[in-house]
Amino acid sequence: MLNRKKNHLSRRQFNALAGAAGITLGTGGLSGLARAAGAPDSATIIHGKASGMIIHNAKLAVMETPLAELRKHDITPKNILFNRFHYPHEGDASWYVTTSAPSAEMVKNWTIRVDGLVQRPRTVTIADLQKQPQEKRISVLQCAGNGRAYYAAKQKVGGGQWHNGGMGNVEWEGVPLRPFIESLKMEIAPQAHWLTAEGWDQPATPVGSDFAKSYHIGDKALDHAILALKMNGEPIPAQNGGPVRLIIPGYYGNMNVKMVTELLFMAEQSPSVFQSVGYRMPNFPVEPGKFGANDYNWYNSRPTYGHAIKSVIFSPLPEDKPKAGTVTITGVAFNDGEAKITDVEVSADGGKTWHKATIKPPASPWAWHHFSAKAHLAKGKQTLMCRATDALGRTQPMDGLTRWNPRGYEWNGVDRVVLDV
Ligand SMILES: Nc1nc2c(c(=O)[nH]1)N[C@H]1C(S)=C(S)[C@@H](COP(=O)(O)O)O[C@H]1N2
Ligand SMILES: [Mo]
Repeated sequence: MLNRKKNHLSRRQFNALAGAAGITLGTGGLSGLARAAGAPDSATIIHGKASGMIIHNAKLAVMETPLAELRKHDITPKNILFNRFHYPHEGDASWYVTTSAPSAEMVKNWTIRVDGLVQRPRTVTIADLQKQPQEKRISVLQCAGNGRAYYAAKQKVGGGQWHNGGMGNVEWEGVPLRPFIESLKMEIAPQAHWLTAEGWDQPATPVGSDFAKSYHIGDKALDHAILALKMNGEPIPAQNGGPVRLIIPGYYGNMNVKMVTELLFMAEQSPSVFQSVGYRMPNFPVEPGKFGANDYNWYNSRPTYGHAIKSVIFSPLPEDKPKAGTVTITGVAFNDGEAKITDVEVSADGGKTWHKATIKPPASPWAWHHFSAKAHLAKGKQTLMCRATDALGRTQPMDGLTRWNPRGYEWNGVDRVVLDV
């Protein structure tokens, strides 16, 4: 591993500065959600979060948005956006959950080391980034583990049991990555095939891996990448990666490194477990027990890059208690933004009959696409379904379990909502 020097300030100093910004916990709660007495609530785990989020891991501040809330907004507000971290947010690392925005001092002192196989390594500040032309990207942010809970129908997979709420539709704004790197005139060596981004957060033990992700220099998705300074028109909340986050629109959450402190040009991919073993999909179908969560290597698997095409029903949900008759089924669809989503079909009778939905023109290729279709809903137990297809012919498997994998990533089976009509 490279011996890295973190930002000029120590973690302790950072924390003191973050604390100086003032801490007040708790905002309005989410409707319709009861939580077990004594169980930690989202509003006390992350500053500024609505109460009533679905908690997957209180210690790591991992939480999911209830669909009944997610569906109320086109752009997901920060107070209900899901969150995912990998290290406990105790002590020095608590600033990113106890403040909604990094303090002015932190922003002033934040540096990104741009280094590796380059002639002239550089240190970039937030002020440097602010001077550059800024561009917006509306993109779905989705954890690669979103939908993991559904794999349990074959065999339960370890990790947060996400249903469909580990995602949001977010407006990012920042500096286009490629032109910015070029402007630094660092003279990148020809053997530098990979760009690695690392976040500020660090494992509790020195043997653990930093949160680092690598991208092939030739990856076309990097053409759209930005070093984001704003989320939904405001400085990025600390818990969503402020003051600066690498956004690769259309890529799974883990590829969007929060709190970026390093951009390294390397001959190889980062040896971080988050690149080499975690967040990977096997290159072949696997059966439970035949291929384990630690059996991944560079050759038998690939990183979770672009979103597998997916659609999710937002309405009606069981709590809407729809009546028999004509029903309007709505929801969202998205993919990696590489091809137009041409079709969304819905069914209100468990897949016997399908109806073509109307797709509202999306705000960007990576944004979620709202769809809507009318169908007849009969009395009794009914299963609603939706399935999206894009111009490359990519579609969602009727049986999502065919993509079962030991770490439970990339669920994109046809979505099903079971109703008692
Ligand atoms: N620095 C850093 N970046 C990170 C992570 C992390 O733990 N540390 N988690 C990743 C994962 S797995 C996901 S799903 C998203 C979650 O983003 P959010 O917390 O803003 O919703 O951040 C990604 N970027
Ligand atoms: Mo994730």
